[in-house]
Amino acid sequence: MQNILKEKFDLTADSKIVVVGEGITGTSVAHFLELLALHFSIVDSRKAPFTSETFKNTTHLIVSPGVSLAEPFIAEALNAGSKLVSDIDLFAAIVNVPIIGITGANGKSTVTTMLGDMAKACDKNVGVGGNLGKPALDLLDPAADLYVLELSSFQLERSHVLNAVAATVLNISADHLDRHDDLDNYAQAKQVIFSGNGVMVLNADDEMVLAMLDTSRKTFTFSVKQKADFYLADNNLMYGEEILMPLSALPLEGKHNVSNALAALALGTAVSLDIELCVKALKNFKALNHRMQKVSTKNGINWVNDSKATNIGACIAALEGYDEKVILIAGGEGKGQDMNELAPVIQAKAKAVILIGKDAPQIEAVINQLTEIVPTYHAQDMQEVAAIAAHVGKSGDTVLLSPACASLDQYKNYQDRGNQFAAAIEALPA
Ligand code: UMA
Ligand code: ADP
Repeated sequence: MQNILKEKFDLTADSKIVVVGEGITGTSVAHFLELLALHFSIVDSRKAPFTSETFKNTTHLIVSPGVSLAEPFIAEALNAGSKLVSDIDLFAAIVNVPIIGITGANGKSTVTTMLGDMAKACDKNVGVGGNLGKPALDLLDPAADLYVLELSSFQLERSHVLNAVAATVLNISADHLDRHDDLDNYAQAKQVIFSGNGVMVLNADDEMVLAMLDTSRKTFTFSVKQKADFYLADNNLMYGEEILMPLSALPLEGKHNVSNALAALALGTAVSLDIELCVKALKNFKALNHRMQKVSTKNGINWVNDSKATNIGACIAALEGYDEKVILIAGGEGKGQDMNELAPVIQAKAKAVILIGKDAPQIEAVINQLTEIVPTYHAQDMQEVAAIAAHVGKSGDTVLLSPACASLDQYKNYQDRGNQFAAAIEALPA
């Protein structure tokens, strides 16, 4: 293993390695380096602010995804010639069973989990993780047959090799533009997932994804709008001319989840999983928490928790999935997104909007420009959200928490936001 690391990254016992960030990624890297008896230090700017001394004479930097590469002391060290290596690079370099890589603005966790379920249904010993939760290096298992990795744009922007046997970019829409300069830069970061010669799985409904097509490579396309390798037609999920399953057998809400299911089937096929067993796994799939999750029917209202909708694309997908107008709860940390993109779907699908969090005024400004009035309300916390929604909503209405924003201005994370929403509904008087 030492030889591989020397050859690929020039990592040796003489290297001066600095691991940046003492979260779960940094800790997984530290364990890995310890195991190989490589020398390193681990630094965390929240414990001790970086100084010019922190990265002096550093040969290799392993920077956690939550830490920006534009952070001045890090940028300086990289400019001075320190090599950037990621936990994903290390993982990919030493693993010799197939890796499947999944990225995209939305749907990563769902597709990663679907594929993990499919592989298990096919009796594979599969490691499932990455951005989903368990850092890649913590998944390492000599008995593994296959790894399925969810990869964020942050993980990809600092990685060089993946050599996945199959990989997908599910979709591209604005997210994390506070860290990536613009959409092209964000798309470029995601494209690293296709490094190597593996099968490319591409969303034929997304122009920016389709532009990544490399005609010299084996490719599967998927679409919910047109014929593709994997597609939706006459309410059936199809592979070529073959009906794989009826749409009604997919236990998930929303067209975007059909797209996710087709992507997972394409990836499974790309690594030769038994397609019938994959279909069976899909039929048994349980929606992940905080993603279009039905939480209650209190007072005759259909309360839906889509707290994981931390960007505009997810919120649009959620609203478009409804035939009728819903009461939307939106707002939080807007991360530099252009809220104007919400205008058409709010006009078409929201009967009222309850605004929360730091960037509520940005969303309100967009709603105030609409030609037909959509009433807005402001709430300080989820108790107030639930009280307003219960007051505005009538029996049969849907109240949807799909904030289009990150949660960190008010909550620990999106799970905390979703849990507080559910608790506030529970506490409402019947
Ligand atoms: N830190 C600094 N300086 C900074 C910022 C952070 O020193 O400027 C330190 C913090 O004090 C903390 C550590 O860095 O000790 C945290 O590192 P991290 O933010 O990279 O988080 P990890 O615990 O390593 O978790 C990361 C991913 N986090 C982020 O990308 C922000 C997790 O994704 C991922 O599950 C985990 O690696 C395993 O791969 C979370 C996430 O929010 C779920 N991802 C974003 C998303 O899904 O939208 C991209
Ligand atoms: P990610 O891991 O990329 O954040 P998730 O599967 O956790 O993706 O879903 C995140 C949010 O995006 C949820 O609100 C979910 O309803 C929505 N979503 C899931 N798949 C898609 C998709 N293909 N297109 C748009 N939105 C989606």
